[in-house]
Amino acid sequence: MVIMDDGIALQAELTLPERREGRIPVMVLIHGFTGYKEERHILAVEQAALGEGYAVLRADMYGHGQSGGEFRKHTLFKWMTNALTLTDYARGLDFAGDIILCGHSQGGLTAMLAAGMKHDQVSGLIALSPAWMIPEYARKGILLGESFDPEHIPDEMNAWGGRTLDGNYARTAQQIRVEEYIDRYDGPVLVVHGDQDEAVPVEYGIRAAERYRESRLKLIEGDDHCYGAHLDQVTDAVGEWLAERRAR
Ligand code: FER
Repeated sequence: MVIMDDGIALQAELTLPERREGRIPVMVLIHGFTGYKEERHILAVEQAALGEGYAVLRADMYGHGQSGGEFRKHTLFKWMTNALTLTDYARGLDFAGDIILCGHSQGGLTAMLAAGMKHDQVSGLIALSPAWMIPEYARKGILLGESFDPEHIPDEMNAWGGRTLDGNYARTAQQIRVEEYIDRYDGPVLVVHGDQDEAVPVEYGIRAAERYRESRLKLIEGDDHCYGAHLDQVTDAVGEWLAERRAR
């Protein structure tokens, strides 16, 4: 399915649980930087949500997967508006009950930002290894393992896998004060983070869980950024948390 966002075609998949009666909760599921909606950990989290009776809307974000836009032109601002559009699409489904936002890494950051903006429309937030150091790092001038002058950002930066990223990515990221978005959202939060994460320091997961008013932190011992070791522990934590939300 295609969801249009201001002229950009976002490729999305809506999957429904086997059994459904009346309104059901809908999870919006967002991949990370250079990721896409069929990644192993994204599909695993989708299965966990379906198993608890949630519908899942997962999408390729701007400049990623099969969606429109160029990778090098993507920014957190564009992902933020994508997330608002996806959330509104989910809210508009005739069977939609509660809306839950879930994202991994840069998608986890995006879900955190969207939850802050839509705190009155979102009933739950799952931040998987949330990359909320990105704005801080952009202000310090260290992104993607390379340093730059944060007051004179280069027009182009090297991203992973021979990709390039427009300097406006860093310029816009510098403007985002994640704490303000965290503080605007007072609903329930699950943070999941591998303690051997090589891309996003586990301290960010810990700090996010500390700052949110109603949160649970699930640290995955010995696991990396994409849960190569213990994906089952991630899906167990997500499924359990979602089941508790439904039971309320
Ligand atoms: C970075 C480290 C991690 C960065 C982005 C990420 C743009 C995002 C990782 C992900 O979404 O998986 O320095 O800079």
